[in-house]
Amino acid sequence: MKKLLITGFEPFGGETVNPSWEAVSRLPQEVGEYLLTKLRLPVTFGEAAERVLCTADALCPDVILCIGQAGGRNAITPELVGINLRHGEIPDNKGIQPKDQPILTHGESGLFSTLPVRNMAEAVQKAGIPAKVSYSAGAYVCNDVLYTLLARYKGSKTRVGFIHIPYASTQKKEPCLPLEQIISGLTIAIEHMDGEETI
Ligand code: PCA
Repeated sequence: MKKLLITGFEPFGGETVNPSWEAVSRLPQEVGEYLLTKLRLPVTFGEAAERVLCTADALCPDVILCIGQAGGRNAITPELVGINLRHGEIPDNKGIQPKDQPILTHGESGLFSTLPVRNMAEAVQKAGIPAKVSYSAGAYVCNDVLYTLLARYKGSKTRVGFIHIPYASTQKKEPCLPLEQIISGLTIAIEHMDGEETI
């Protein structure tokens, strides 16, 4: 089987749950041709990405797929691009709040996901679950993880992607999706990770 390292985040911003970890932790051990290794990440600039890199160094996964909550979104949104920018509208869970700083001093401005995000979003949408490609993962910890991984694995066989998900219904915030639908959407996305990267 192929190896998928899949991550979700701890809660942040005053929430008591993060649907990304709630969903990832409920996925089966195997999806399609992938054996899953699951990792829960801190919402901390720098440290979150380091945790992924540390686990990936030992695991040598075929794909790394990170999941995060994007409050305000109404769909499952595979991210097309990570940007070389750290900017927090709120502090991270360690109290760090960077303002317009690069992630990598001499890094490229932006890096495209190496997964077929367009196909993934379309497959989820076809199953009746709201989904669309997103062109910005923001500048907070999720983008920090996506960009750092894309920079690290550029030109290698390890593919990297990120999916933002809406609030889960249990969080009592709008817009939201039932956790079961988020889990189904992620499962379909994983089943459509093979094939050419979008760009
Ligand atoms: N969402 C945040 C960080 C953790 C999470 O789940 C983000 O979009 O950056």
